[in-house]
Amino acid sequence: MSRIFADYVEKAKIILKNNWTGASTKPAPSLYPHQWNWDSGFVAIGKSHYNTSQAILEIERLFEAQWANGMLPQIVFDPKALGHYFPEPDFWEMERSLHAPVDKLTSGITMPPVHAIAVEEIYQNARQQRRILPFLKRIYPKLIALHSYLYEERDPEKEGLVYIRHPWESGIDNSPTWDIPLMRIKIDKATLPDYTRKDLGHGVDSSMRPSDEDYDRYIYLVDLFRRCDYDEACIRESCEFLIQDPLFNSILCRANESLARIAEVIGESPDLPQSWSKKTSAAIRKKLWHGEHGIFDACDLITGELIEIDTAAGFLPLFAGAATREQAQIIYERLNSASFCGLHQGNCFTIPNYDTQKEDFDRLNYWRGPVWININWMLANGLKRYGYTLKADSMRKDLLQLPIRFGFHEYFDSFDGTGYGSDNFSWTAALFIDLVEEFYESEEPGFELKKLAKSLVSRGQVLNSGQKKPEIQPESLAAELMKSIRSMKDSYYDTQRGLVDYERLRQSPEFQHYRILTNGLKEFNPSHLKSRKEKLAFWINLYNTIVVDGIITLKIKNSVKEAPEFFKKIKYQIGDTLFSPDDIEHGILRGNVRPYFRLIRQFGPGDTRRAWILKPVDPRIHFALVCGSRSCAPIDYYDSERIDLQLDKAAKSFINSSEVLILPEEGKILISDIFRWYEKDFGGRGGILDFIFNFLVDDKAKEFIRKERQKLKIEYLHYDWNLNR
Ligand code: 2M8
Repeated sequence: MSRIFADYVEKAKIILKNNWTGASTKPAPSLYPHQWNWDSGFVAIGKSHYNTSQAILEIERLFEAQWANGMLPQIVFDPKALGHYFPEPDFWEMERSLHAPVDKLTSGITMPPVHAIAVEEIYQNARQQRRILPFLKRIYPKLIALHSYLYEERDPEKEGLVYIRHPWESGIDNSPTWDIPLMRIKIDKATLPDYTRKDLGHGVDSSMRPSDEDYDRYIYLVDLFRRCDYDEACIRESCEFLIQDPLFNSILCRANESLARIAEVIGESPDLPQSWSKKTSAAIRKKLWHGEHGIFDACDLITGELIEIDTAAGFLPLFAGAATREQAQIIYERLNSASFCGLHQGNCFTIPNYDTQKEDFDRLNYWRGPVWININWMLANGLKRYGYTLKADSMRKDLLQLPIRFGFHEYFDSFDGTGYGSDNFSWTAALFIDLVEEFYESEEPGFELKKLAKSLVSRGQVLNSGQKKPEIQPESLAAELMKSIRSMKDSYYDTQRGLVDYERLRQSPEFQHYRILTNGLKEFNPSHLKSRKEKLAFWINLYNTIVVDGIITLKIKNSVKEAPEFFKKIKYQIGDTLFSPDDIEHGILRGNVRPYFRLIRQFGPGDTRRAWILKPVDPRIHFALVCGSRSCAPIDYYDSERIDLQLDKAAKSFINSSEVLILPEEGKILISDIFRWYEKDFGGRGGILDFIFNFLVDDKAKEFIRKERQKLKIEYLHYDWNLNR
């Protein structure tokens, strides 16, 4: 793990340690003094990286309170902490239920079933996976019982969609989606049991919490459940709040995938969870899709209609892989708009829980506007699943910077980042740890693959050594090559998502044609390139495509690191000389400087390639040269006519991504290693700061750099070499 985040990770661990009660973790020091259902799932995910046994205990303690019918309660009360929360066991009266455990104190509702996902993470992140198997075997039947309960008791029509029967079951308690169904419930104060809220105070402003009208209805529903003795059929008949929620169902669907994989690990059949997953995923995309709004909405089972209120919950089917590609694209447009804080918008943190353009959007109020770390953690994973890596990365940037800058709060202001709700919040701390781990996770290529790649490139490999020549004049070659790169880009590069479809490209006629054209480079003379813009576009495009060509030719799976000295060893012959990506970058585009880590200049004295050196250096090239890794530029085609604008765009993208974290409260900025390696190209420290300043979109961040430029500390973020597949 990077040293850079080490102090913050330490802070996060201390929060989790202080909230640890001896066998489980409370969500927050005073506001939530017991064990909460999905909070424990998120906590276990964070702890899986450094304390496997506590992560296991967290989950096992929760499941010890599982009801006999499989329901996993929303709260497991700590007998020693009673008296500070409402409602507690004296109000829930769970002893009325035939299913409630006799030796545990619980509430009588459930929450989104994230637990199989957490269990899979515990297994994946364990140093000795073999030692986790007994836990997997113990917990598996309990997870199956939980999911079976949901499908048996909460899906009466066997649609594959389960309903929630209380807003607290959704985890997003006072989401605007619940307003209509909740307010439909007419409250008769005379028959509503007496109660006193205990959630106000604890240093939290009451305007940020659910209203009294909401609470009346929460309590009315609890009273109804206990009057039914927690019998599901009775509740179903009398409850006016029965809702198929996209968030709950997406989590269930995603958890089924984990459950199926856990089954395989312990030698059980994955058929049941797989069939659940398939059914729920199909039902989500059919029944919960609101075509006109371009988002998934909850379905109110009392009216049979979709509730036309769009919140971040409507994006969660991405997490489950339940949306079709077309739906995902439509959702993406919505998610990435001003409504939910678009990419590089600059004045907001992505993504708020509710549409910022709606009149009732409330930036301070709980689930009616602020940014929540758990929802965004799931959404960033969902976006990555569909390949929207740029957006996923910008979310990760916010998920990392919000706790660092504003504290490990329960939720955050989507515009200025202020932390609200309880401080020292467990899932914020836990998921922060997971995000930092993910940020630096590097895939070690397999031994065999390494050996193969090494033998291929040990002497350098000329990629354009084929005999078949293109039937064109050498002076038209540059234009033809650029045309060919452009056609590959149109069909196989996803510039919005910054990805290349290497498998399809490898077999495509466009790639075969490109390879033939590269053979013609042997007769090409770069003096055919006239203007600076033409030269810049030619060399950048050639650099980017030799990298793609190299990845395809060397059959690279995960990272260019699989082929030692990749950027030095793959080459194109141009005229009589050879050019590697390093030659193009350090020799031509960087004005023949000494590359970082090397003692001599790229082209020595007398090297004929010196004739093509481009000066002065344009530092924006560093955001246009694609190196097949996450931290590098998203791949694009550069056009000599528009190259200035395109280079600006590339630089802007990078400067506003997670590669540049501005932390005014800490008096420092964390920036990509690229700036350290190429400091000279930017004109030293001052030049780097000017460059960042010019491309930043966030006014407050700019102001910080302007004011503090002498004093601010610069730290460098590690580079990620994983492939932009
Ligand atoms: C909040 O909900 C509880 C009731 O469950 C409350 O407001 O008293 C929600 O944010 C929920 O998602 C969370 O699990 C719980 C504890 O963090 O607090």
